[in-house]
Amino acid sequence: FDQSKVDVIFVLGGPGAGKGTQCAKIVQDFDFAHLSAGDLLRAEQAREGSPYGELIRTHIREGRIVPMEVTVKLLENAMAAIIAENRTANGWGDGRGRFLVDGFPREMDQGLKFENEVCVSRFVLFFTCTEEVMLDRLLERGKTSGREDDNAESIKKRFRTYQEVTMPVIEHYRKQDKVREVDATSSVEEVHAKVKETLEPLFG
Ligand code: UP5
Ligand code: MG
Repeated sequence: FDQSKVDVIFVLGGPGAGKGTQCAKIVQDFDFAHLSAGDLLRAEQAREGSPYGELIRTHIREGRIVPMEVTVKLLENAMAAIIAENRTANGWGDGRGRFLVDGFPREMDQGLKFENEVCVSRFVLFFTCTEEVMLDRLLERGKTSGREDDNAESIKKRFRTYQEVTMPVIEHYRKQDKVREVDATSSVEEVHAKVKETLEPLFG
């Protein structure tokens, strides 16, 4: 990718913090494409003939991080496809693209690989939320989501992976002064208003 033409924002926060919900709202206000690493992995898992189906399924159920080669490749392919199709409202052409990369990087090596091989991120949009609130949200969603990791046992494992493996990523970017933090405990609309304040000066 031509780094001068591509903007990437990493969107992080615990399981159920509301990353996907907020990204869906951001793309309504700003010229971004939303790529969820988790959604890309689930789509790959469901794809007939995928060599990674079983690997992805077990990792997700156990709340473990899928080997980064798989995820980085899926993200890279999705970005390339969007740039090639030039399918956003404002008509990016000539290799331009703006991406919210949601739920990634979840471990330091993933982030380093992505930034070395694909694109450096502008900053990290970081949603904070208590485990108590996130647990409630995920159990509620689990009643209808069909997600194999929306059950109490998997959620516990996801929380542990988040604390042990993903928080160090946040700390890494914090040291570089690249973390924009938003409290995500309040209502969807309230959180969105705060996100807008953060993004408006840069991308409005
Ligand atoms: N909700 C959202 N915001 C709310 C609010 N403000 N008030 C009240 N309710 C709110 O929201 C979760 C639920 O809460 C929804 O029902 C929503 O309506 C409600 P959502 O927006 O989906 O939260 P999000 O943070 O996106 O939660 P998600 O479950 O997607 O987070 P995870 O980070 O756990 O899931 P992800 O899909 O990113 O990853 C799943 C797994 O994939 C990982 O555990 C891992 O095994 C694997 N993975 C990798 O291996 N590598 C990667 O790079 C990425 C994922
Ligand atoms: Mg999500």
